[in-house]
Amino acid sequence: PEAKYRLNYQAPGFKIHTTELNFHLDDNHTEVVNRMDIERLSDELALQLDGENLQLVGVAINGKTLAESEFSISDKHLIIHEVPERFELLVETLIDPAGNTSLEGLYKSAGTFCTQCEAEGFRKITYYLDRPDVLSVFTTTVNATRAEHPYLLANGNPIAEHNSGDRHSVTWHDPHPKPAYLFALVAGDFDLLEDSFTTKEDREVLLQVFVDKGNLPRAKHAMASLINAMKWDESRFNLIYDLDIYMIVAVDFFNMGAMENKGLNIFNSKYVLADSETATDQDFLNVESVIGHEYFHNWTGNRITCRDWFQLSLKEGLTVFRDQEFSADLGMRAVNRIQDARIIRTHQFEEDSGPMAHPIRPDRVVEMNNFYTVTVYNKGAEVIRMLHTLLGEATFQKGMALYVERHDGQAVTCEDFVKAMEDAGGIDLVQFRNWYSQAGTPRVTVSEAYDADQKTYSLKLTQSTPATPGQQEKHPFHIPLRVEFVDSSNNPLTLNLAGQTSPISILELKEQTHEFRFENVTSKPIAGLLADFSAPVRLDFERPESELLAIIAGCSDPFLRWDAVQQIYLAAIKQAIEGESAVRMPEQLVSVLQQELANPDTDAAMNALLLQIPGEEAVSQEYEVIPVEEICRAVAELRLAMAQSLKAQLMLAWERIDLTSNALTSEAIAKRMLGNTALGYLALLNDEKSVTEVLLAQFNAAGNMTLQFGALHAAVHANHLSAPQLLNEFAEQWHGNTLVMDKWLAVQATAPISGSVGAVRALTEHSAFNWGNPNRIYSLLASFTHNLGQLHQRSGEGYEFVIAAIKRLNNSNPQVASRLLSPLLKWRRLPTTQQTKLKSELLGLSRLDNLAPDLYEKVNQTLT
Ligand code: BAL
Ligand code: ZN
Repeated sequence: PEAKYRLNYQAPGFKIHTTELNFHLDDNHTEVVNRMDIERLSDELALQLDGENLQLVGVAINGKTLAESEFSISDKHLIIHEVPERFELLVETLIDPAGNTSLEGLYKSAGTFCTQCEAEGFRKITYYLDRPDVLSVFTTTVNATRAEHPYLLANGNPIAEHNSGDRHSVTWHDPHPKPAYLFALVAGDFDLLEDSFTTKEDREVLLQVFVDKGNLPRAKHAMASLINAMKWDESRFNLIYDLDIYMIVAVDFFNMGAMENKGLNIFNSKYVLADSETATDQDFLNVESVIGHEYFHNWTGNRITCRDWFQLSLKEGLTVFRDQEFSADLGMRAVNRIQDARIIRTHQFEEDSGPMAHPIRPDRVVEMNNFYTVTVYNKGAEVIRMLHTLLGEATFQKGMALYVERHDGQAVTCEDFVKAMEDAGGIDLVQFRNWYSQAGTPRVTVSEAYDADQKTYSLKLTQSTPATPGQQEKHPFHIPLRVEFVDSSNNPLTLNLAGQTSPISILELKEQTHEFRFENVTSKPIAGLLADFSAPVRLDFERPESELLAIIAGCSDPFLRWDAVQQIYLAAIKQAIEGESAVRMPEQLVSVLQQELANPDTDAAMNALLLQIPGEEAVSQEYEVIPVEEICRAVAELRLAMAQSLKAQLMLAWERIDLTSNALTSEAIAKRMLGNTALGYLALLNDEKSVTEVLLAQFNAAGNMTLQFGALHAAVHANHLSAPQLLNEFAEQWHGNTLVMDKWLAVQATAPISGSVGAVRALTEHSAFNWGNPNRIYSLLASFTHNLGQLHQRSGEGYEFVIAAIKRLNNSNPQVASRLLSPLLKWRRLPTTQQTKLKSELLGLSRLDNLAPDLYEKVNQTLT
C-alpha cells in the first residue's frame, strides 16, 4: 500500500454536476446504474474513476456503449481513455451487499440494506470520483421487494414512488450538492417514531427515527435529543436546518458510532436506543451527545465540507467542540469537562507519544480509516476550544459566522477556518497554526519565585515538545493557560501582571520560555494553572501537597480541584512503585474527602470524580518504561486503602441513592454516579456482610440499568464473592438484548482479575459474542486491550489472544481489526519479557498474507 501526502493535493480535473443513481437491491446481486453529468476542467482527456470490489456490467458515454479498447480496469480504478468536454457517463455495476462484511459501502445489517461511505466507501458502490472536493446534486432511486423492505430511504426529499409486482421503488432528490461520502441509502422494515420541528425561519421539518421492530419506546430519548440539538444550534450558533425532513436510522452492525449523511443519519443502534431499564445514565448522555454531533455536522461538515481527507479535523474537531458545548449547556458542564480532559490525558497523550503520532491535520496517510482518531477528533476539539478561549464567545461566534458566509457550499481547509477566526477576531494566529502542523504533547515546566520585600511574584514557564515520527524539531506553540490564584488561607486572590491594571486570567505562552511577573503581591500566592484544562499539554509543576490541598479548598475551577486531587493520588501511587513499598494513604486528602462526603450539600457528581483514583492506563503515562505489575499492585492497594479509610462515608453516600427513582435530572444522575463509585469501593471489603446486602439490594433494584449494572460492575471488578451469581442472573435476565449483553461482556473483559485472558477467550465462544458484529468485538476484545494488567501478562498469553483475533478479522473487517491493534503499538515501552513476546507477535502479524492496509500501516510504523 502506498502513502498519500497532504502537500501533493491537486484540484479535481472534472466536475460532476449531477449524479443519478438507480439501485435494484438484491442480497448478492444488486445492480447499480449510475448516470453522471460530467464536465472536463482541463486538457487531460483521460478520466480515472475510483472503484473497488465492483463487477462492471457496462459503460456508455452520451448513450454510446464503450468498446473494451476505450477503457481499462484495475482493482482500484476504471480509466476511460478519452472523454469529451461535457458528457453523460453511464456506469452499470453489480455488487454483493450480503457478502460485504467490511461494513463499508452498501451492506446488509440484520436484514436491512444500509450504507457507510465515509471516508472512501462510495467506491465500493459504483465507479466515481470518490473524493470530498467533488460535489454533486444526487437523485437516488431505490428499488426492492415490498414485503421485506417497506421503507426505502435516501438523502434529501422523496419525489416519486412506484409499485410493480412484489417490488416497489422510491426516488429521492437532494438539492444540496455534496461529496459522495455523504451519500446514504437504507431499505428495510422498522418501527417509526415521528415528530416535527419548526425552525426559526418557519420551516416545518418532519423528524423520523427508524428502529428495529419492538424498540419504539427506546427511541424517545433520541428524538428528544434531536429536537434539543436543533434548538441549541439555532440559539447558540445561529445555524438552521435546511431540508423538510431529517431521518435517523438505527442499525445493529456499524463500524463507527454514527454517520452524518445529508438528511439521513445512520446510527449504531447503541447511540439511539435507550430506556432506563436497559441503558445507563451514561448511555443516555452518550445518545444525546452523538445525536447532537451528527446533527451539528449538517453545517460543520455537510454544508461546508473538507477539501481532502487530511483536513478531517476541520469538520470533526469543530463538531466535537460543538457537541461538547451542547452537552455542557444542557447538563453538567464541570463533569463533562473533566471527562473530556481525562480522555485526552489517557488516550490522546498515549497516541501522541507512540509510533502513529500525527498532527490534528496529518501530512501522510496510508489508510484514511486509521485517522479517525482521538487526535483528529478530541485534540482537534481542544484546538478549537483554545481558539474559543483566546477570542471569547462573542468573537468566536463572529468568526463562525464569517466562516459560514465565506465557505457555505464549498470544500475547504483547516487554514480557511483559522483565517476566518483570525479576520473576525483581528488577532494574529500565525503561531497558533503550529497546533495544526505539529504532533506531540507539549510539556510546560513551571517554576516560581516570590519576593516578600519587593512584593513581586513570578511564574517562569518553559515549553518543550518531544520529537514524533517525521518531526524531529518542534517550534513553540501558542498556549493559553487559564490561571486562578489563592492565598495561604485558601481565599481567592486576583493578581495583575507588571504594568497592567486589570487582573489576569489567561497567560499566553508563546516563547519557549517566558517569565510572567506580578506586582503588589502581599503574600506568596498559590497558582492554579491550566484551569478548565485550557490547553492539551502536560504540566510539570513540583509543589508540596499543602499547595494542592489549598487549590482543592480554595479554587473555583472544578478541573483544577479535580486535577489537584489526581496529583495527590498519583504521587502516592508513584511513591509506592518507585520505593517498592506499600501505598501510603494521603491522610489529609482523605480527611477532606470525608468532610465532603459527610456533607449532603456538596456536589455529588464532583465528589464521585474526586473519589476516582487514576486508572492503570493513566498511571502508565508517567513512565517511559511501563512497570506493568507494579502499577497494578499500587493502584489496587490504593483502592483498597481508600475503601477502608472512607468506609463509613461511602456507606452514607450510597444510602443517598434513591433506589426507586429513574429520574434523569442532573441531580439524580449525580447521586447515582456517587453511589456507584462508593459501591465500587465498598465491594472491595469482601468479607463484610453489610456490603453483600448493599450489593444485592442495588442489583435487584428493578428497572434501572445504572443501578443494576453499577452493582454488577462493583462486584466483578472487586472479585466479590457475589460476582459469579450476579453475572449469571444478569445473563439470564438479558440474554435477549444484545446491547445489554455488551455490558456483560465488557465488565468481564475490563476486570483487573488474574486469569482474565482465559475467561475472555472463553467468552468468544459464548452466544452473546459474534465475530461479525463490531459492537460485540469492541465490548469484549477492545475492552480487553485496555486492561493493562491482563493484556500485558508476562506469559504473552494476552498478546497471542489479541493478535490471533486481529488476524481473524484482517479479511472480514480490517477497520475493526485495526482498532484492536492500537494499544499494542507501545511495545517498546514495555518491560523486556513482555517486549520480546509482543514484538514477535507483531512480526508474525506483519508477515500475514493479504495484510489489510489498515494493519500494514500501523504494524509497519511501529516495527520500523
Ligand atoms: N464522520 C464520521 C462519524 C462522525 O464523526 O460523525
Ligand atoms: Zn463527526
